[in-house]
Amino acid sequence: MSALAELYKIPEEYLDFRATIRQIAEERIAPRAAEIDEKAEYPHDLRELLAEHDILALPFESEYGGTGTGALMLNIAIEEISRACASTALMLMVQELGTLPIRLFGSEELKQRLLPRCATGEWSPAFALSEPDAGSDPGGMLTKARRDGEGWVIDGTKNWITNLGIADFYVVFAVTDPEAKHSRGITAFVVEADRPGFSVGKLEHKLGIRGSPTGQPIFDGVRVPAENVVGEVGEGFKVAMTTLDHSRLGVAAQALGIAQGATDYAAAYARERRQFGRPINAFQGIQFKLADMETQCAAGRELLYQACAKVDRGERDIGKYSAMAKLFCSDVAMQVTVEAIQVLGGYGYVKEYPVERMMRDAKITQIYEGTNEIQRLVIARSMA
Ligand code: COS
Repeated sequence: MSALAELYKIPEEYLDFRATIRQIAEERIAPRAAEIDEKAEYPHDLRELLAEHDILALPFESEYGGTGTGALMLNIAIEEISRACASTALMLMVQELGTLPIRLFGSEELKQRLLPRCATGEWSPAFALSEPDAGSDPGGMLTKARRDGEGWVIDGTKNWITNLGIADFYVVFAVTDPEAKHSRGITAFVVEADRPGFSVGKLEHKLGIRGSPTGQPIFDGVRVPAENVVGEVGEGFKVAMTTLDHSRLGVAAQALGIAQGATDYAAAYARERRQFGRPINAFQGIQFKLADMETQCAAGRELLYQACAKVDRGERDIGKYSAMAKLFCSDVAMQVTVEAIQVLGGYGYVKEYPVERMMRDAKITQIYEGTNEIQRLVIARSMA
């Protein structure tokens, strides 16, 4: 086989891994998805399931108790779990998002203290960057941290934070030097959920991903020691941006999984559903929809895997590719889930069938970890 043909072949171990995760997702996760959505309940049982199978260890290097298997395997898992239940996949995604600042920039002491307990699934993190008035422009944040003896005191309110009330610790971004010319004078801190002054504020009622709590963590004079600073003081904006460059791959994988789940469901439905004396997949109007849905998923997967391979090769400049994968896959997820509802007709519009949930879950992938307009900005800047 030519080197190029070899390059474009997914190795057997990845295919086997995909099959294993798919089996767990179909047998154990999919049957719970409708109930999780209906009750808006955090699925503690499925978190235990993911932990038991070492799935929550996928984001981590082996020296910190992780599988050490890299970005592609992690994102295949996110994709397969999202195909069954996007809320459950978010538990794995946030395990990565909330620990990436520590993995990429944290001290050895912070890594040893926090990562192994996240790899086992005992602890779960949160990433607290956005605020009520600072979403696409996190540099405009109001949360502040001031030095207090050897440590720091943090004051502010964050917004849209995944895992609110569940997380054992929050990676919080705060302005430490309001006069700074560069990098916005922001610093990243680890704040454990049991520190005095921390509280759980408003929780949101959401369109989708209802099994994952989202809301406002409040930091009211929270004291943290100097050891809880992640990376260098004043370098927090770069910590956040580099983290998002990596974690956006997870959003792409989640979106792709939702899209593939909707495509597979619509294709199976169209084989069974009969109208005018024939299965509806005998009609070209349906065939063309299914063909476009499948093609969009396949194209998204190529882009995502290409981006994951760059991370696994150790390439540093991955921001453009992760933005492209997130942008493309999330737009595909939205288009494909709307079409899946159309294939099912009236049945697509009711809660007895999963595609309306998939459409509601898909929408956030165009918004969180940077709106798709921000992704276009990141891509365009890389071309300038
Ligand atoms: N990696 C490392 N450093 C980066 C970076 C990246 N991807 N992007 C920017 N930086 C650095 C810059 O080099 C610059 O450093 P200096 O000041 O030392 O020169 C600094 O960060 C500020 O960069 P810039 O001026 O480009 O920042 P902007 O405020 O213009 O923001 C965007 C750039 C729009 C890309 C950024 O604000 C963004 O990603 N917004 C979306 C945020 C988001 O995804 N929110 C969701 C939160 S999680 S649900």
